Amino acid sequence: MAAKPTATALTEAQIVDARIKRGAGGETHQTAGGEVPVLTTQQGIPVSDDQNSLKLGARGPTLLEDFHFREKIFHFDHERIPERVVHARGFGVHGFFELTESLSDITRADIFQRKGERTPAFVRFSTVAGSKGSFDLARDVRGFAVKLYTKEGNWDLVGNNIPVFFIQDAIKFPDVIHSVKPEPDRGFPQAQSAHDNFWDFVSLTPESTHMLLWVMSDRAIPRSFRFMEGFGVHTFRLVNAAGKSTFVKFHWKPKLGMQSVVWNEAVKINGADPDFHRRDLWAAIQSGDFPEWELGLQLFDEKFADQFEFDILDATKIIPEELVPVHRVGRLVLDRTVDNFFAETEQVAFCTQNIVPGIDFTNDPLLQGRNFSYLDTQLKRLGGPNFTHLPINAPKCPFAHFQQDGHMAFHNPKGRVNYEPNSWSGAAGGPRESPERGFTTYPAEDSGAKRRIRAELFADHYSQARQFYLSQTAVEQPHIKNAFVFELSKVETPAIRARVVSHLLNVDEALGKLVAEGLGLEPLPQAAPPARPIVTKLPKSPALSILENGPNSFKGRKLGVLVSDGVDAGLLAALRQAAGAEGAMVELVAPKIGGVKASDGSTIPAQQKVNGGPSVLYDAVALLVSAEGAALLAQEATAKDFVSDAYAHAKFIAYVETARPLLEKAGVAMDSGILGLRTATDANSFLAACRKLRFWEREAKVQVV
Ligand code: HDE
Repeated sequence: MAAKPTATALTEAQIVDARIKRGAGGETHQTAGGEVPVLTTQQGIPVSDDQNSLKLGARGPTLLEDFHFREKIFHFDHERIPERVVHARGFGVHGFFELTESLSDITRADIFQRKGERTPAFVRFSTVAGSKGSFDLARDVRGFAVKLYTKEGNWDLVGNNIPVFFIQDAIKFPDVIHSVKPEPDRGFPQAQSAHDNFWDFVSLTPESTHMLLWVMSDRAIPRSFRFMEGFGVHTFRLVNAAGKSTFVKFHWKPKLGMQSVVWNEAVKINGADPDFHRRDLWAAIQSGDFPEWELGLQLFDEKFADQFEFDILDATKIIPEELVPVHRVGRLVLDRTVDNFFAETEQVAFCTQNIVPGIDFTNDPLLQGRNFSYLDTQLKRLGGPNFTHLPINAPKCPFAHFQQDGHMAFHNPKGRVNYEPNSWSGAAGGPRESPERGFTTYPAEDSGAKRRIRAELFADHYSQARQFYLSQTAVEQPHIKNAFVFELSKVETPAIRARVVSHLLNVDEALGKLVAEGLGLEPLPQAAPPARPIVTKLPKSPALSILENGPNSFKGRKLGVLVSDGVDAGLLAALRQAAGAEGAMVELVAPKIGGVKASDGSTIPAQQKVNGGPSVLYDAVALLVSAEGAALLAQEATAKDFVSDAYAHAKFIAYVETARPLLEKAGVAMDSGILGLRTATDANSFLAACRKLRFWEREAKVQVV
């Protein structure tokens, strides 16, 4: 029997409604701007003057008696809540999950029963290390936290965009996070792993090696939240109605494919637009281009777990997709931005322990620790145990319990009874447990001596790091090498640099040597003694490469068009048409934001002024400037940067003949990634070329150190 609800959440609409209705009793009055509510204090008292505090005479002291002033300042003083200790910088949006295949034979979870059914979802993407106001394109892991408001309670899948983690046991979490955060004596660097403390810790913690390979890869500098994968990381269980358990790893696969920026771009984007990722997601959703992911499951049993080379409880290991395929069972669509950033993105409280009947934990020691941490941290952040009363955190299904009171209790059930068992009959007795419907823990059998210990297979720290590296393409491997060299070049202590290289030599000798060479490190250190023999024969896993899995589409990407007065209106229209047909966005970058006078006499507005719209903000660029425009812009440093950066970042470039002087001034050496633009057919060919996203052949020519 379903328990009868004794309280329900205030809907978001009700809250918003209450906010809009502020004004004395909903009273309105006429102003120059039209009929508006009367401004009141928090107590609802109408305010006559919100410009001047109450004073004794025009030049006298402000009076303590000014309750309006005091309330306003008091409230302002208390506006901030503690930012998240990790994942402080995030961006949340609403959407839904739709099941495309019933999993009723594998799990009793209600969300996985009925094909075609939609479940409301809230997703918050984040970086890990930086504080709330840090920039979006830090080299960092991205959080991918999904709250699913199912009919049997909230299920939080609090994942990342990288399927492994730095550590194996939650007891090391404060250490790894302290090491990456600003150093305590100086308070910097912000949102960066490129400093001594981080590399000191990880080089003394060989279990980090696999994760380091991922974090030094392009996965850690995604082009957009929309173009990255998500992972549940840990092995979980799905449990069916008969009580049978199947192990599962959760994956989110982006419909638009994966894409990353290059490092030099990341550095520049952080200056040009620190909000690059959140702006991208906001703009895509606002324009109706809703990002979508498929939910994929890797399902396996005890038998597989027993014969697998690694421990399925070890969060520093993956199960290659080639070994256990990712089975797609649903889609996640993000289609609504928040109404209020604080109420939703900031106050959303994800908790790994929020699972629903039909889903269960495993003994992964990282997951076990997380199950304590997330609930605990919300108490600090949100100030009391009633954070589930906030609309963003409240279940959207009926709920009923005897937990009561505490700070800011919004849902206060009526009636006498607040305990059970009780002898009140019927509804007066309140909710009761349900052995049939309630959550039951999978009765896994565990035994052993109590010890501070790790399972033996956890000690293989290099084999999968090696597999990851060797699975990358010839373009991606140097990116990893360069990232290690960049980061370690910011490390001041030579012994730390050498210690990192001593691990890399175990991953791949060539990689270790290349990094040593890039650092000017001599002599080459000895390889670190591995705790277990390194498995050198793991097959390549193409699923680990971004470029091997390219979308071959420019859909959802952004073309930046540099224009000047005299721009060929017909050609610009053709380019817009070709981009539109591809599903791409177009922005015009011009000498003035008011726009340009086109060849046909029309004025075309611009979206960016040239010094505010560098080419790092775009996936490909086109130069549609007249001869006079090219002559003008060839003298403008930011216009030359626009072109030379697009070239250096291996972007596809389209140009009209009159733009040649600008290309020359920018030091561009022509190649087949630079395409002439004369006709509508050329515009189509250019957009077709852009499907490759980058002209990688150029990269090695422009990066020589
Ligand atoms: Fe978290 N993590 N974490 N983490 N984590 C938090 O919870 C923690 C780990 C992840 O958008 C905190 O509400 C421990 C792995 C995301 O609000 C905190 C350990 C993965 C988010 C916490 C881990 C994650 C968090 C801080 C080691 C990927 C942001 C604020 C055992 C599977 C959620 C908060 C959001 C946030 C603890 C490791 C993902 C302190 C102790 C592994 C996406 O509770």
